[in-house]
Amino acid sequence: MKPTLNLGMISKLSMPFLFLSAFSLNLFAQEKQLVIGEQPIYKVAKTAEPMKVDGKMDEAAWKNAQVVSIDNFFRRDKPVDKQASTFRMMWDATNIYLFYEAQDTSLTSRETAFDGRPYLDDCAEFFVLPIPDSLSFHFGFEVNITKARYDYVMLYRYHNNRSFFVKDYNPAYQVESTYDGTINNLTDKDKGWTMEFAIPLDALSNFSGAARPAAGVKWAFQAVRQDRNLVEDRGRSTSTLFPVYVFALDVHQPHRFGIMEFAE
Ligand SMILES: [Ca+2]
Ligand SMILES: [Ca+2]
Ligand SMILES: [Ca+2]
Repeated sequence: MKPTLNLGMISKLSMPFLFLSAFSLNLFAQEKQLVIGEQPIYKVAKTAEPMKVDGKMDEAAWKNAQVVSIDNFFRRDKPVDKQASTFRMMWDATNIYLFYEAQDTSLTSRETAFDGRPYLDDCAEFFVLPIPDSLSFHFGFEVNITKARYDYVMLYRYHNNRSFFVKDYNPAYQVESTYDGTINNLTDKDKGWTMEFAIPLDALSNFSGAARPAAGVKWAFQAVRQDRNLVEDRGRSTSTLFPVYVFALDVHQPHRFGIMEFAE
């Protein structure tokens, strides 16, 4: 919830008090823990169908997946960068499956190195913590549309308010993308891209206290879309599934994650 001041109260309050109130409300927004019931719950449908990770929604099972928009824009340099994208997720006994679908008039992807910086390109990101709470840690997966992967364990504000990414976390997972257009070519207008993931549950729930997926089990997560539209990396836009509010703290704030609930 965004901090708001009751306008009826303002005339009765001194300016220093107002300043302090705004300051403490801002701190409240930064430090507040994830609260179950505050964020919408994403219900993760179970698939009985074998999933082919090819960036295409040919599986009938995808029709059962809840469709949500990644439409909380974190940074937007100009209106043209507010491009639509959707997110879907399913699970079975071995994997969770993700599907990103993005409209994009300017496909941009330059990073080719493993564990490099795909987040500076058109990129899908998934942050997950296999408990329904906000710890200062999460698993992260970031893949650009030409499939350069960056995967890590993120330690949020680990030391001196600095976050740390443990890049040596290299789980085996499948990801495929498709795109309609030309990459890194500013002379034409592109249509968009898709990305499909299968992430093994063993890569996520193998730590003490994690709950294996079953009907009713809840985990915390965030889905992010990076949209880069100029090859020299000026204009850019980031959108999140769950609102971040305090933009200066970046998209990794664990207490701004939402909840997924596994359904049978
Ligand atoms: Ca597929
Ligand atoms: Ca890695
Ligand atoms: Ca783009």
